[in-house]
Amino acid sequence: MNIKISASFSVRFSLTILMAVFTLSCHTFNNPTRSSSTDIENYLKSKVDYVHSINGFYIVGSATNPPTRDFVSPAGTTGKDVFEHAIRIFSSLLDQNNDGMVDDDQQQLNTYLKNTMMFYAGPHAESQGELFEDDPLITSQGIYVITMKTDLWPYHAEYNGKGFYVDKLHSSLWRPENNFNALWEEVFHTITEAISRFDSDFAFHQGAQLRNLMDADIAADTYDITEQNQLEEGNYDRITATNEYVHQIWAIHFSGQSDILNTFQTQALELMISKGVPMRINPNYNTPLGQRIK
Ligand SMILES: [Ca+2]
Repeated sequence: MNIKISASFSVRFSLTILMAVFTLSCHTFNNPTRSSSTDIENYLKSKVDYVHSINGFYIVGSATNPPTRDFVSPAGTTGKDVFEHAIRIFSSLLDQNNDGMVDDDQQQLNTYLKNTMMFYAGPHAESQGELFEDDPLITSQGIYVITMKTDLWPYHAEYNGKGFYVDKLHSSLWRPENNFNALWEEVFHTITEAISRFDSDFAFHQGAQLRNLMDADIAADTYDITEQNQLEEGNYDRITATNEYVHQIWAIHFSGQSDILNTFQTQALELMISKGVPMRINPNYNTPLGQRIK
């Protein structure tokens, strides 16, 4: 059975989720002069409500609670809930064997997260003065902030990455149904964005092995990005699309349905696994790595 979601939800969800990685990969690095970690930490403490560090990789959050309107967050969800959940998901991805320490083969990932990425969970609306991802002091450090926009995107704490049905992956707009938690996706995008910075095969630009697979999938007419590109008025580029493609394939594999992937998608999955991309999130992970700063 192919479970259909309502048209209104579909459109709203598409319009909101498609912005998820709209700015992914758009950063250029201009050999910034790095401030000391103490400076950055003090700045973050002055700027946001919650700060956590996993070996210098900062996860920050807003105490502003997400709205409880349909399809965003259930009533009672707090900004702190989302922030703390983000820490647990990052920790689980870096600690695939659940021993409370970053895995040896994820140390490089942790280093690149520290040096190139930051994660923010909070409202995105500029009117609330909470727009954080374009903060000039942060971006001038060569840090790319990926945001879980809690005022726009669905957050369902109980989502466990399983229990949905998919018959084929044919569109960049596809997402798991049934109370999806966009926090999983944004955290995973942060991970793959960091990996793309140290692995030229697992990269999103034209000619990279991973990108070639998505391009071939599109050329074969078995995967579509035109619908999303129209929704974004021509601004949906293939670099962003590649990172979304990777997440979709990861999510389908995680749900136990990788047999529905086509030949290109299966090769992308095999590449992902061979590159050591963390393939599991433990929904019950409860030993957060790193230190709470604020
Ligand atoms: Ca470990």
